[in-house]
Amino acid sequence: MSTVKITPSAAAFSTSIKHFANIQRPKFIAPRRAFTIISMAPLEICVKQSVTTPNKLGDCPFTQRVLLTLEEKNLPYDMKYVDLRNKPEWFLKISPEGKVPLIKLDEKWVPDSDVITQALEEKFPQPPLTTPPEKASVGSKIFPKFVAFLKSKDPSDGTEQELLDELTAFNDYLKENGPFINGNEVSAADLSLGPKLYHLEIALGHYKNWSVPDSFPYVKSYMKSIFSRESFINTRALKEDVIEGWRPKVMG
Ligand SMILES: N[C@@H](CCC(=O)N[C@@H](CS)C(=O)NCC(=O)O)C(=O)O
Repeated sequence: MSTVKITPSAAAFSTSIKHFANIQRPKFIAPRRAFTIISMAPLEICVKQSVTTPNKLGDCPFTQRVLLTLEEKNLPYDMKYVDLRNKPEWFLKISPEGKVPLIKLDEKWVPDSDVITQALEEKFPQPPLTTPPEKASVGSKIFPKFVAFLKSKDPSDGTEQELLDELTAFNDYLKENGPFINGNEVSAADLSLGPKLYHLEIALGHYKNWSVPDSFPYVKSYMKSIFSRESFINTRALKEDVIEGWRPKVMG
């Protein structure tokens, strides 16, 4: 089993201080909290292993969503790479469904990124990442529309237009409410959507020579800003893995 331990970096530490400073909490809280976090045992998380490069993280957007949550909350974690094409016995024992992400919380293995991110929010509420319920599904139709367009072999079947319609709605939303889904601060909905937009950009660029049109400036700067966060850079899949990951769906 191949594992890699991640501890919050000095940069993550200073980001947390900045965050506390922004919301004008008394300054002494930040060092106290940072000390607590850094001293905890890393959380164990099973992640998809790269299919192109040994000992690298693979291309699962649900796994990246959970890793982003851990990073944004400055929680240390220990990744266990799982080869999903040849699932090892130890993994199938703890994951009857055979899916990643899977995280150990209070001595129990917990599957599903929805359940995991909710549990992390309850157990580690600082910094808060909850998206208000009325905004939680903003942008959520983009992913299924992207997949339909990517798989489509008929340029006139309307799947591109359906994706463009969702991007129009999201661009309008960000113009009024952005720069993030919940306004000025990143929240759980962004951490779910960001990895999916990353897949969209790479897969549509590669397989359809398609990119998000310039007529969506708010979506474009949203993507740029999410993709350049330290948490995102630390947890993103390799471009080659994203391309390989979608190949069977495109060819199928
Ligand atoms: N609803 C799950 C979906 C997780 C999922 O579909 N994971 C994929 C990898 S991205 C997986 O493990 N598939 C099992 C397989 O490929 O055998 C979540 O949000 O965590």
